[in-house]
Amino acid sequence: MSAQEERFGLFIDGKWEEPSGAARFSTRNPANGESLGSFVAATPADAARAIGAAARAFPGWKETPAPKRGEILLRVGQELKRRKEEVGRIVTREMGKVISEGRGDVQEAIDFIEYMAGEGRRLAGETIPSELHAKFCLTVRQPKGVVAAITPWNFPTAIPNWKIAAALISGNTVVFKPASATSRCAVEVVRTYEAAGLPPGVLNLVTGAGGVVGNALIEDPRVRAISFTGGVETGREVYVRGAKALKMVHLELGGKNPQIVMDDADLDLALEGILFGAFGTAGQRCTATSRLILHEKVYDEFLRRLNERLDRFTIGDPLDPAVDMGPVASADQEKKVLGYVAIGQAEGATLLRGGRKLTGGAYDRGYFIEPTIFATRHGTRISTEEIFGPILSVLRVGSYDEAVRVANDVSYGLSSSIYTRDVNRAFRAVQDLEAGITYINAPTIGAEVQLPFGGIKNTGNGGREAGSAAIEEFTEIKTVFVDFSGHLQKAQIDPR
Ligand code: UN1
Repeated sequence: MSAQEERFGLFIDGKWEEPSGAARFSTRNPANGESLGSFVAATPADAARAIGAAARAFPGWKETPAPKRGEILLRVGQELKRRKEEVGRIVTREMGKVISEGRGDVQEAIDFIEYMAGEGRRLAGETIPSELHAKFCLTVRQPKGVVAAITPWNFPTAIPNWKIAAALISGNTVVFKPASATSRCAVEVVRTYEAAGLPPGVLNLVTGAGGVVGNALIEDPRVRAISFTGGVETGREVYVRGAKALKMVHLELGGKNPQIVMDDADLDLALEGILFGAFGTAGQRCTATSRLILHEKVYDEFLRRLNERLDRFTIGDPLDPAVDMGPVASADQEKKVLGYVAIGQAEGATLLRGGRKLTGGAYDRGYFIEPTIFATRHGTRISTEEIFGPILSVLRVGSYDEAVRVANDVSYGLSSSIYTRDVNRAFRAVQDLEAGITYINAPTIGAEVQLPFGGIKNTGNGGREAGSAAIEEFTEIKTVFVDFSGHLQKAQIDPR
């Protein structure tokens, strides 16, 4: 830890604190190694204190009328708007996505917070007729209690807010455990809630290793629900541990998202789509396009144009607005991505371009990898396993049916896309593609916060985030029967 490095603590019960003698870790800019700060490697005891604070704050927060909770969220949104440029730059420096996307990450957080603030005046239940006289039946939504938000590094302000804002508007209190690599972004997220006047204990931050803090959160009986976004292996572990304690576990995991380009597609449009979908965020989105499924009639022409565009693609300092793609997020990511280049070559895929780590000059200080394209047959590891980096597999197909078969034949099902001018085929694809999200004539990335987000198969366990689905994630339904007949009525038993 260098002398000038900024130090950050845990946020528990409305106070920033530094447990004495705590172990610490730093986060670094993946483009140049600069430090973004030093953070506390929390212990299970720290996690327990955060849970205790959240549990104590819960009754008061639950009693706070939802529209009042919404007013606080609106202030959080205003605060984040005011700080958008500053926080966007921190996102870019800590995670490596280009600055337009750093700002976009923060904008997605703002959009969702504002949307959830409005939800404070809805939180709707249902009214349903009774089979008996003078009896009223309805449902109301109630918070679950203390919830744990365990979040990834790739959307370090948006995804935490998807969870935190939805949990808070529903009346829960939260312990937030961010990916270690983006702890500084997590601090900035929490600061916006602090500045908006959120009562102490309602939102708590514990930084540190998943294996220590995450597990402590999952196993503590006071935590009633866990919302996790991350890799499939960790997700499975979270699910199993949570299941043992019969907790609600919400999982958002990986993807192997296809973009299909049919022979009647607008090729220029499809080209813009694949560039954004495959190489935006250096391919490090759950929704990134990692498979390009090309109809044989446009295969050569499309790849020629794609190559031409990538010749002009710039890779470099993500803070430079002229740069198209920044580094991958960490040394681990770099190792994983380069490992998949080697796997692709070993399994006989044709490396059409890229595949190397960029070196020389400023590149030597960061984790820069060329945009990489493999031509491969369906079924190879590179075309079926999630890579989470700038590697695109191209698959050649002869028909719509084959395209759908290939698209669906993977273990994930998050996002999907088809480019075609045939309206009938487009609607068929909506029915046929096995994914939680389908885009017509648009790339696999770019979900909007007011719509449900999530996937099928190994992408999750059936839940959805964002949109009104977010409220379902964080509330229990209470069914209420009000009998105003003045005498005992017996459902199913009284004569009809
Ligand atoms: C993710 O990669 O986990 O649709 C989330 C998108 C973004 C969200 C991605 N709005 O790409």
